[in-house]
Formats: sequence, structure tokens, C-alpha cells
Amino acid sequence: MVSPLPLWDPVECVVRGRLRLKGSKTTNPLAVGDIVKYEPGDDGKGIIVSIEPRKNYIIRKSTNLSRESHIIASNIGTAYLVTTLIHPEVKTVFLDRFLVTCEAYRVPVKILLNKRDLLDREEIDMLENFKQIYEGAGYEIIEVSAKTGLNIEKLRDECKGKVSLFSGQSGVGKSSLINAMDSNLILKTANISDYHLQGKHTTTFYEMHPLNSGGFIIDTPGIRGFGLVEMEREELSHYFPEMLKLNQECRFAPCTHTHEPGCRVKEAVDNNEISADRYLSYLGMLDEEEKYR
Ligand SMILES: Nc1nc2c(ncn2[C@@H]2O[C@H](COP(=O)(O)OP(=O)(O)OP(=O)(O)O)[C@@H](O)[C@H]2O)c(=O)[nH]1
Ligand SMILES: [Mg+2]
Ligand SMILES: [Zn+2]
Repeated sequence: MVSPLPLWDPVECVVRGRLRLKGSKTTNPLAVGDIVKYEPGDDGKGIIVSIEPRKNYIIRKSTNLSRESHIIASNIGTAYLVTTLIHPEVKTVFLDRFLVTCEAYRVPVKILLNKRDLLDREEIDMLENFKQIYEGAGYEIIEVSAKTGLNIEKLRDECKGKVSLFSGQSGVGKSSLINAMDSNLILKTANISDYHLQGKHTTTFYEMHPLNSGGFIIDTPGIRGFGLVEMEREELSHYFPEMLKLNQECRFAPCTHTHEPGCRVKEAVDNNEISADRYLSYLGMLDEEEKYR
């Protein structure tokens, strides 16, 4: 379903002014992953003249209040949502927003749980709980460690022959994982304690890297806030796979799974078929949709 793989023969290009105007509702008319046409310019650089239609993309607003959206990347084979449980602490509200956006824009997504080496006995319980919630919702979780190399080989295999996106909060180890996958790559990484001191992001560019084992990975700067791009109230639950499955069984259609009698989703939350945390996340998103519209 996704565009053919790029050939790795970089040409430096600039964007033509007209192109900027076309994408006026997004802060970036051109996103990493875009397939473009370019013409040779006078100074040896190419001039980008058009962008091919995107097969898919991930888009966000920096906050719910912002009017403009930002396209994180396009034409993605698999988006890997990188997270940790601790150091930094997982923010499930953020994860859920990212996952909803992937569903809405038809981007296949998996969760990479990094820094597995840091979890002690007590935290393993946290891990089980986390897995119950997200595997229960239908997502694949791969436990990895850039430090010990856990499952890096598996990841390398998975990433062959496609464009993969690594995204997530700052400090979860996106760049470290990519470095672990290919010894030719030396992306900048930073010690976690520096983040707290300066609130800084180590990766500041959206950049695609070829892997020597095959495939391409897009490294991205850490994301702080993830504002959903507008969607209809009735539509939101379609992007929670575990709710979508039961949708047909609700008495009313459309059902927002809030106040409606005979709601199968609410029943599923009550008897723990659907995680209460995910349902709360859903309610939070519905609320905000209302407020910021
Ligand atoms: N213990 C442990 N530390 C890790 C692991 N992966 C990354 N780190 C450390 O976590 C810190 C942050 O890693 P980065 O790779 O810079 O994180 P990032 O997600 O790319 O961060 P941004 O570029 O700011 O978005 C570094 O100090 C890494 O050494 C891991 O698997 N285990
Ligand atoms: Mg980074
Ligand atoms: Zn319902």
C-alpha cells in the first residue's frame, strides 16, 4: 500500500515559493517521506516543483489550541511509537493520541517498549499491566533495549524493505535504537539527566536514514504535546480498535459510548473487556474536542 522505496542518492533541493502557499494549514508544506518532483536549478541544487499525493501521514497540532498542524512524516510503512515505562515515565494520554492519529490516517503502528534493561521486579508488574492494556487494545508491543541489544535483530529484520518512523517523547531512546540497529549510523543521543536540566531535545531534525541491513528509518525530535487534528465526535471511537469492534453491538448508531442506553462499549468497560484507562483517555479526547472547537 505504501510507495516504493526511495533510492539513496541524495540531491540537495530547495522549495519553490508557490509550494509553500499550497500547504497553508500546515506549518510544513513538505514533510520527511514525501515523494517530490524537482527540476535542476542554476546553482546545482534541485528545485522542488511538486509533491506526489501522500499514501498516508501522521499529523498533529502542537497543542489543542493551535490552529496550524504539522505533518510529522508521510508515506510510512510502519510507525514505531517508542516509549519507556520509567526514565522517562510513560504518558499514556500521549500514546493514545498518537495511536488514534495513526488509525485515523491509516498508518500501521506498533509500540516499541525501550529501556527494558532498566525494569526491576516491581516494575515488571507495571510492564504486565501496560501489555494488558495495549495488547488488549490490539497493538503489538516489542520489548527492546538499545543498551543490551534485546530484540534489535528482530527490529532490523522487520525494518527491511520499508520506510519506518520512530516517534515518541524526548529521551525514550529513538536515536539510540537506530544507532543500535546500524553501526554505520552515529546519531546524536543525550544523557537523560540533561533533559531534566534543560528540557532539551537532542534530535532537532526530521531525517531519513538508510539502514545497511535494508530499509529506511525516519528519526524525529521528541514530541511534547500531541494535539489531535479535528475529527467528529462520533468518529473518534472508530480510532480505538477495541471500541470499533463492538460498535455494531450498541443499541444506537452512531453511539458516542457516553450517555446512550444499551451501549456495548460501556458494558465492556464495566466488565474489563476494555481497559478503563483507554476509555478515560477516550473521554478526555471527546471533552477537548468539544472545548477547542
Ligand atoms: N538504560 C538504557 N538507556 C537507554 C536505552 N536507550 C537509550 N538510552 C539512554 O537514554 C537517553 C536518551 O536517548 P536518546 O536516544 O537521545 O533519546 P531520543 O528519544 O532520541 O531523544 P530526543 O532526540 O530528544 O527525542 C540516552 O542517555 C541513552 O543512552 C536503553 O535501552 N537502556
Ligand atoms: Mg533523538
Ligand atoms: Zn456505545
